[in-house]
Amino acid sequence: MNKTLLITGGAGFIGSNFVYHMLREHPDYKIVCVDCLTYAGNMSTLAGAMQNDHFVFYKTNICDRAGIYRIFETEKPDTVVNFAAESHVDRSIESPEIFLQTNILGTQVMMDACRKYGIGRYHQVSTDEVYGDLPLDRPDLFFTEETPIHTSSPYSASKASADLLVQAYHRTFGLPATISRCSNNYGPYHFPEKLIPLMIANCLQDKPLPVYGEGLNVRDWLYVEDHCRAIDLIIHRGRVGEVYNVGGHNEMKNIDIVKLICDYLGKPYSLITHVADRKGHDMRYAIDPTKIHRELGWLPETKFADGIKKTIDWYLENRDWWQTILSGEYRNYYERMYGNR
Ligand code: NAD
Ligand code: TDX
Repeated sequence: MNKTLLITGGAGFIGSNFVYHMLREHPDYKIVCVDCLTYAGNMSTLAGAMQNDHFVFYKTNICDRAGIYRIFETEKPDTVVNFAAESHVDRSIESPEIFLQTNILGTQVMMDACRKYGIGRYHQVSTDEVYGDLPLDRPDLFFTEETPIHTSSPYSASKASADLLVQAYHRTFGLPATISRCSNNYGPYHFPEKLIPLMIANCLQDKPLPVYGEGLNVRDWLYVEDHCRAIDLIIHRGRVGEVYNVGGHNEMKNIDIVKLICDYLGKPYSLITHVADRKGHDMRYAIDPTKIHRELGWLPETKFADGIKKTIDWYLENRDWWQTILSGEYRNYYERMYGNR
């Protein structure tokens, strides 16, 4: 029997890349995408998928219990991958509430639907941010699946709460669930509020490049397709009840990434502007991916030097995609976030 896979948040950055990955790698599957199209969701991102007979889209909020139950009744998914979330740390500092609603209560609705209608696998897409941060002077330390949860922002606290709920539903109700905790992704369709696409878009408009604080914070960057492959492996071969860390041993300081983007686009470093730091700013994230490598044979395939060029080229070739975003509500966001910083 062919699988029916329900993907939430499929109009966003990683979710859409995962939709395309699954349509390509599993052409016999039916892909059901559920997304309520917040500011971060974009139908133009899914234009290619909408042509595919194996793809169906529902504009529905994951907090809408009746709506989600109706989709389960109609589509009878056997696997659910939950990407839908409010995902931007800075917005969570500005207004935490929607983060708690979508990221925690939305996750609960999705899992209740899985319990009610039966499911082969529920997969929760989580983040390395649930582990808090690591000090810069201890490069020997990495996050493992045993690292205690220790969150910094309302965003990471909401993602950690969802993870705890998933583990509770697995233990108490026997929900066949898995969780992946991935490091920072980059690649096509990344919303231009996040570091890499924001710097590319600003460079291309010769606008200041707002680096928080000194720019010494370290993130462990993973090309989005490598993340999609990891989730594909986990939903097919991962052990139920387990957490899998996903990351690339690709640690970079923010300031070095910004300079690299300037270099590739031939823009001067004088565009770099140091602005007030993010409140509670995590210093360093670094994933130990030993478990997913040993159990599922996963390794990142795209080196940062190649992935960043592919990404910048994508933004050069798809100006319409990000310029449309920049011309809308994003302008107000940018003014609020950076206007007086
Ligand atoms: P994104 O903000 O680009 O996309 C989120 C998508 O979810 C959007 O399409 C949005 O419309 C949709 N959505 C939001 N609230 C919804 C709701 N209530 N109901 C239905 N749809 C809703 O996010 P992303 O960067 O693609 O992240 C996807 C997931 O991966 C998130 O769960 C995030 O926590 C996790 N994650 C992201 C990264 C990263 O580097 N971006 C790293 C690790 C984990
Ligand atoms: O304008 C900026 N200037 C800047 O210096 C922005 C937007 C960011 N930064 C810094 C803050 C961080 O140290 O760059 C780093 C990366 O910032 P973001 O792109 O906002 O990502 P981060 O906060 O690390 O969180 C991301 O990775 C983990 C995703 O947004 C989360 O959804 C994911 O869980």
